[in-house]
Amino acid sequence: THRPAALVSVPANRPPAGDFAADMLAALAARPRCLSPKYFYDEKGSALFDQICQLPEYYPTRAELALLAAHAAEIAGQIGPDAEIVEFGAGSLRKIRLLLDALDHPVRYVPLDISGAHLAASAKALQRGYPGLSVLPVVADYTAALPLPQKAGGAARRVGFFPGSTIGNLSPAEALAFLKQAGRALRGGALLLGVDLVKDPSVLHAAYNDAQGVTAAFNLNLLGRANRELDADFDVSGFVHSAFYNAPLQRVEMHLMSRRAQRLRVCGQSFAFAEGETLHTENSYKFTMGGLRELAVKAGFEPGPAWTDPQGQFCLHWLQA
Ligand code: AVI
Repeated sequence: THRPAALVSVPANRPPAGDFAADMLAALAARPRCLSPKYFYDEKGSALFDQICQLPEYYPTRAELALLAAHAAEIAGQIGPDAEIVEFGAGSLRKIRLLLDALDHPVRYVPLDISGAHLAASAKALQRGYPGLSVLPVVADYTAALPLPQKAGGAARRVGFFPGSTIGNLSPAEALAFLKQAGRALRGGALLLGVDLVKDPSVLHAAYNDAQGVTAAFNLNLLGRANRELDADFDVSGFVHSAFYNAPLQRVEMHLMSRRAQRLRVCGQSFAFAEGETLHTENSYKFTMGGLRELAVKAGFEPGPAWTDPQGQFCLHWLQA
């Protein structure tokens, strides 16, 4: 039966603008200065991220799409018939189509994302392509809580899909907490988790320092967003995008670095930046096969098959909940 996509807003879990203000003020007051990457994804940031995914240097999206296309039948076999699929951080919903096309009668698709307007538009477009599928978008900060509706009536099992190596944007403690929570919500089902793998640092460096400067614009948009949404007066041209691979910590770090000594105001408070001082805006952890399995076991999952490409760029893990 055709059911129109309804946008379920979960106010308690949707970070209100106030959180951005409070978190930005706290970040500016702290040393080192560090803000959650979840604030990248306003409408403009989500659109810039979609552009990043098309960049020649940003291999993870292409690598994961190729894995999904190559192994769709096998993955669909693991998922089984009449499943409900819950996607975390659903973004523009390109990857799910590869799965949906291979699945045997999926019952319902529940995409969760922090960016409400972006999610609503993507869910609507997806619904048009799959008129027989129930699509239930949920606006939520899934790092805070998982406000999942009851499993759909008639669903044989609930399978989570967390692609894009978005788990790498969480700290190790946050990633463990998220996985524990997801494991509880998916009990009896499984999680299909996509992670970026540790590799040649020059490949990682290029992926976060693209020639067209889209990643720089994505990073700097955070300051633009602060100027638009908070009472802030960042001089965006006074900061530069800085991204590098921190090998001992197995992560790419993104920072906004002050080009000069400057003062600025946010919500009536004044802050000083020294020349070269940074606001740390993102970590993107990279994983080894063994490291990810260890983390999954710690969170209560039983690792199953894993699919990776011949160059070892990216890996999809099947984790039994
Ligand atoms: C969404 N996330 C997995 C991306 C990443 O690679 O960590 C975000 C991103 N940051 C810069 N480029 C892409």
